Amino acid sequence: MSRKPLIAANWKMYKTPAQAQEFVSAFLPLVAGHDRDEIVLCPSDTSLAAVIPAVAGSNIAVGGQNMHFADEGAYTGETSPLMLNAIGATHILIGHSERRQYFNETDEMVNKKLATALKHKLTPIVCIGEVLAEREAGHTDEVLRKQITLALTGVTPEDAEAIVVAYEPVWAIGTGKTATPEMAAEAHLLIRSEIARRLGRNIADSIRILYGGSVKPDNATALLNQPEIDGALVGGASLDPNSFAKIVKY
Ligand code: G2H
Repeated sequence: MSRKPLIAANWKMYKTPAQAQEFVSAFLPLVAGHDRDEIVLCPSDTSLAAVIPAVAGSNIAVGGQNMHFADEGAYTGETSPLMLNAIGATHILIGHSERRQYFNETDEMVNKKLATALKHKLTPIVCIGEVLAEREAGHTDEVLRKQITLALTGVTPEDAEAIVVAYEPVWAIGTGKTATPEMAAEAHLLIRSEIARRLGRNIADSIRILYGGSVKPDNATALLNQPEIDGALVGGASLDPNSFAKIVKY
């Protein structure tokens, strides 16, 4: 089954609206006409309103980095799916390890956010991955199975087609360490087989599984050439238009 690759930029807490616009101006010509991959930029909430009109009419989509699972409510500091829809965002990162680690986001919250994203037709990019101690203890498979199972609880096969999963080994995030292409592919296979067990082989074969964790122009090709790896979620190397464009055009 052919899956269209997706290359997403996670800018984390970087870039003011002016810097985000500057990125888009430099980046658009570098990837004009490139339609092999779906390209998504995930700026901080304060830059969404600058980036969305700046990419209008191009081959680039825009997503949020986090949202609440409620449609609206008294949740100071949060962003709702309705707000993302209204502004023209089409994708949403869910359960990034930094959200799990620093903001106590649990598998249950990830599951609720996923259901909310699907309800509001936002393409969810659900992040899972093991920490170093889990890998060293030989618990990677168990951790990934548990995270994907809890994330997908209650999701129907019909809804699941829209889901994108990002495998991000936490020990490789922003550290310069990358999983080898073989290690990443092995984890992707395991995640896909768990999805197949829950939702059926056809759905599992249609869901894109991205790799994230220190993806750079010089390692992107080896990672993305693995048949199990359907794209990348890129942090640090997505902040520079030239380096992100090189990854898009691996
Ligand atoms: C992992 C990744 C993007 P980086 O967090 O989600 O960041 O490429 O900097 O490791």
